[in-house]
Amino acid sequence: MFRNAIVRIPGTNFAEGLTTVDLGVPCYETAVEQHSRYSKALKECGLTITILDADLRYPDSTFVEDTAVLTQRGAILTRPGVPSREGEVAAIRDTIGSLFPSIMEIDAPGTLDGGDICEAEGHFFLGLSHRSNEEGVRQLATHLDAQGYTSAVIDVRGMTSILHLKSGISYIGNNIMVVMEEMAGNELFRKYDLIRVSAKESYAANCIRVNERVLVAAGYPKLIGELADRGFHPLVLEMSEFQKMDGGLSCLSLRF
Ligand code: CIR
Repeated sequence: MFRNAIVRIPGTNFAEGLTTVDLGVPCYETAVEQHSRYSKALKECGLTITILDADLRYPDSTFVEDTAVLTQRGAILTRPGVPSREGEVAAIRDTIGSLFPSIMEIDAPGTLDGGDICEAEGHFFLGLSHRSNEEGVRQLATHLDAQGYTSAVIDVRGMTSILHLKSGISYIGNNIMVVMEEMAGNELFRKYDLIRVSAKESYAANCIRVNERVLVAAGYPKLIGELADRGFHPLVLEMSEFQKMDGGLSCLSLRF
C-alpha cells in the first residue's frame, strides 16, 4: 500500500536528455500533458503527491525514480550511473529528507539507478546494468540487509533492449511478476506466477501496481487485456513522449 509519491515536472529542455531509442524528438507540451495525467492517476489511486518544479540543470530529472530507493523502513539515495544525472540526487535530497527521518547513501565508486531496483514484498531484485555497477549493487544490498530485507542480483548488462532491470520486469503483487519474454526463463522468477510480455509489447513490461490499480502504458492491448482478465483494473496512460527518452511509467515517480 502506497500513500505518497514524488514527481518532477519535465523541463523545457527535456528533449536534451539521454536516449538510446530512435523514436523521434519528444514534444515538450505533450510531455507536460502526459505528466500531468500521470500525476492525476496517482492521485486517483489515493496518493498524496509532492510535485517538484522542473529543474533545467538536469534534462532527465523528470525520471525521479533513479535518484532514490524508498522502502517502508527508510530512504537510500542513489548515485546515478551517468555524469549528467549525478546532480539530481542533491537536487532531491531535501525533499526526501523532509519525508524520511534518516537517509542512507550509495558512495563512490558505487553507481546505482533506482530503475534497476524491483521490490517484491520485502525481497529486492537488484539489476546490474550499464548504470548500476557491482559496487553500487553491493552497497545497496548491505543497506537493504540492515533494514531487514533480502535481495538478489540480476545481471542485465548483456541485454541491449533494456536500460534498467525494471524496463523488463514489474512485480504487481499477488505473487505476480510481469516479465518480458527475454527474461522469463530466469530461475529467480520460478516461484512467481508470470505474466509474459511478448517482444512486440515489451515496453509495457514496465507497469506499476499502485494500491487497487495497475498503471500501464497505452498501446499494448494484449498485456492490458491480461491484466484486466486477472482483475487488476488497469489504468492506461499515454507515455509516448517519455518512451522517446527511454523512460517508462515507474521512472516518473518515487512511491512510498
Ligand atoms: C536516462 O537515460 O537516464 C533517461 N533518459 C531515462 C531514465 C529512465 N529511468 C528509469 O527507467 N528508471
